Amino acid sequence: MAAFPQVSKIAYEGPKSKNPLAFRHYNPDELVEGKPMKDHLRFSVAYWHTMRGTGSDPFGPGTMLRPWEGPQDTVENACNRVRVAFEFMEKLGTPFFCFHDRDIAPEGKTLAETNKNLDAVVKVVKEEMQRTGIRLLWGTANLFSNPRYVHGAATSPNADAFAFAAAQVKKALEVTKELGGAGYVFWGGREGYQTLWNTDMKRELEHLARFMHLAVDYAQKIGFDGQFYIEPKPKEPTKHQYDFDAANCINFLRAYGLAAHFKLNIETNHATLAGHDVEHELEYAGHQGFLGSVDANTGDLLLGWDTDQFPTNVYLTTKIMLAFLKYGGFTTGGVNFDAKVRRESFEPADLFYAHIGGMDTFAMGLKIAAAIRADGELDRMLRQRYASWDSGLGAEIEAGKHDFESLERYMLQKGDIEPNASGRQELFENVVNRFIF
Ligand code: XLS
Ligand code: NI
Ligand code: NI
Repeated sequence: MAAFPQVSKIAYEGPKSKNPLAFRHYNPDELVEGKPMKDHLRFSVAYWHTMRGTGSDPFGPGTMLRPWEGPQDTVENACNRVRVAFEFMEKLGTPFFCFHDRDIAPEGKTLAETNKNLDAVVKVVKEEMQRTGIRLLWGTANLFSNPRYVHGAATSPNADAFAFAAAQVKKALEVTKELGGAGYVFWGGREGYQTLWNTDMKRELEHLARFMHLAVDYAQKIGFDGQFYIEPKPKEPTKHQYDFDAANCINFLRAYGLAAHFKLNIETNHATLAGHDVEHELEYAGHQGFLGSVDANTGDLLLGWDTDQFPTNVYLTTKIMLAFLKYGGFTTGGVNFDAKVRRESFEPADLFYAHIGGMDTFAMGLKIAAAIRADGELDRMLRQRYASWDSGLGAEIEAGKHDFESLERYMLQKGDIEPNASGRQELFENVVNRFIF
């Protein structure tokens, strides 16, 4: 029985459409910069929010109406939910999904039983993937919900927690490989701390690095060739998460010899929590060669929490797509909606509205970003600002032809610098607005 009998496949109807169950901008096969939109965007549904989000908050229980859910989360219920998920994604037209091991299958009493449950559900996932052609963008393991991870997983002071996490990631890698996943994500979960009084930071970071090396080794051993990612987040649940932001993660990867094996999965709301704009994170990862994938959502500046709202701001998606177009687009990554409908949006139809809105906003961002690039004015203005580096002294410095002594000689002779030019921030912003309105 269909879970969404009222909804048929969401179609592109163009910008004038008022049909709430249609795309106004996302037209999968439309070419942008010579490539179909669907390949630029590589949309993915996050199983944990869309299929497992209950709408609970610290002040009250879940509110979501999910008629397909049984009274208990048995393996049978989990398998049935997989079919619902694929019906949803098929109708929506997202080519990818992402999941944690614990999203898709219930935990058993022992690790062995849990793995058995997972295998049973993965079998159905695989069938549904084959039936629909929907692929796995990345897999991951939930190393933060179970109370055994109260002090962290790889960074726990309890070596057994490290071992359990290792066993869990081993299995998650096997499953991700089995499903042909294009990647595997590590989000830090509870890898961080609340107070340094009870924390040996150096040791914890060394353990985290050891854990990542073990994962890389095992992936090689089983022939999993998907891309590994770290997903930076500065806080929540711990006060100091170790994977703070892009720059911090890149330093960690380089310091511990992991740089060749990882890229970053950048999430808008995490950038906000780190006190950055997401474009800062993307640009930093991009020029350092670590740009991998995106967890698409947005926070609320009035709430200090990872609220994971669906992105509806065209400026935001324009900036994200400008960054990806600049660095050559997604290869293994994609736009994964790590976003949840509000507690008040409890009907199944809201899942469609939310994703349609997010997909359309990204499609608009892509088209606007491509138009900005085709026009070239913004880029010309940016290059003009650095013109002093294109010839003469600037070019000589960049070419390594100067030292402090030669620069002193130059300035002593010249007396003072060429007058500075205006930064023209407002004009830059006006130029961007030409493409948005
Ligand atoms: C939490 C993270 C999480 C990861 C996957 O804030 O965004 O959802 O994306 O573990
Ligand atoms: Ni995320
Ligand atoms: Ni998040």
